[in-house]
Amino acid sequence: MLKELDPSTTDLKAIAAATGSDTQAMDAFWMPFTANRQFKQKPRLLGKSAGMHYWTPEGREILDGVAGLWCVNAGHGRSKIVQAIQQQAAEMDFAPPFNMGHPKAFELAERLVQLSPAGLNKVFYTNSGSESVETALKMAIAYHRARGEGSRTRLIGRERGYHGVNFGGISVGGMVANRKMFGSLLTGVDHIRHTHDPARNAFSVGQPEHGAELADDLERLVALHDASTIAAVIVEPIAGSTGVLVPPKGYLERLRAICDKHGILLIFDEVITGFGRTGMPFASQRFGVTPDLMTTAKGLTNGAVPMGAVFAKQFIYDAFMNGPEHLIEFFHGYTYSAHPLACAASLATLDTYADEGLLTRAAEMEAYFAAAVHSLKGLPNVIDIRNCGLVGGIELAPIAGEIGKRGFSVFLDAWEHGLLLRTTGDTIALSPPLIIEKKHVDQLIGIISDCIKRAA
Ligand code: PXG
Repeated sequence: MLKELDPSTTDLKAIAAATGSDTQAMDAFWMPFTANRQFKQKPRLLGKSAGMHYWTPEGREILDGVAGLWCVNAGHGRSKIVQAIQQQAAEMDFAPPFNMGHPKAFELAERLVQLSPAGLNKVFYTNSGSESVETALKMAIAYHRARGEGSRTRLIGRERGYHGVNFGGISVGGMVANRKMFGSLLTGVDHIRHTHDPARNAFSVGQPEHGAELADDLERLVALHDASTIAAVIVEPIAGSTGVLVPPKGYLERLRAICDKHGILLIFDEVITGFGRTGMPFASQRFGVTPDLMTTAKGLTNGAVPMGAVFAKQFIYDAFMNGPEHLIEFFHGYTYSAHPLACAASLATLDTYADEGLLTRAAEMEAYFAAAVHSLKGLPNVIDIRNCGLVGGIELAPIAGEIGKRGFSVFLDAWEHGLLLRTTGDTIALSPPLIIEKKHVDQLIGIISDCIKRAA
């Protein structure tokens, strides 16, 4: 029905009639990370999902190029997950997580540590990636204090990092738009430089060759602040939200070594890279570098129920387990930590991943996907292409003086042509469900190719 509208119309009543939505009903919802006025002038509504696709309320099919928002790794509407949620809602809706437990919370943690990188054998539940990040940062600071090194309070992030939207996360994060409006943030935070280096690494297939030495920037901060003030370093193994930045060969290894040398905890934020995205259950395993703490969310429940989890090494947990046994060891947690619906959804998600080999499927698809994404080289304004597992980034040259406009126009054009993708600035980000078939890859790349040409 949208097609019957003049695309340039700003007549809200006409749009409402065409989309079947009531514009007054759209006024109240202040949408997150959305250009609200643009959206409400020309809404993009989703009504249904299954497998690799969404459908709009009027029935237009949309190929999902981003697994919802990097989370629906097993594809949409998976029956085991749907049934598990339905059954759990009927059986027990809620269980208080403080001083009480329910069996699925323990079962899930056991299942998760079987998948996790070596030694990350404790699981703390949250409800989102942002909460996982806050939890891990607090664990890091409290860990040092618990073992008598209370001076280690400083948190180190990285430029171009994204760690959710809460105060800790935006403080260690490195995206100016997410930080500049919100005051002084956390004190005692610093940043190492980012790894994006198109001059040396443009169009790298997989991990770029150059840039391992960028990890040495941590030594600069140690020299400036002294290691005795630094609690932890947090990085995404692959930066997602700032445009798919794959770590240079040797970089994560070097960061790990510097952390070890100085007694600094290493936190990997695997909210995007976790649960099969890079061809292994976690990017840590793919890159062969194990952090001390690992934050996750998204693919943990296939996006079906909000849930996050922080994985910690035994020695971190042990540092808290002293003092009188009747006292709480870690004053932190959420009403909805280990929510029964989320635990049920996650158990069924892990079953679905296991049944279909999805946590390693990205490795099987990687070569085909990489060739397809890199085939866009040479199209107008394509200045870099990056990939790893089933993640792709296609960077377009910005329109002079209007950063992000070309990217957003590709996003809108793709939507009109039946493809959901993400753009961040002028970079197109792809992270399709891990069930993707070659024919979907071809379709996806075909649509993007046409959109890039039209955006020239
Ligand atoms: N850490 C990382 C690495 C993330 O990518 C979060 C934390 C926060 O998760 P929650 O569940 O609080 O949103 C994220 C979230 C995008 C995009 O397309 C990515 C995210 C969220 C919104 C958009 O770049 N990742």
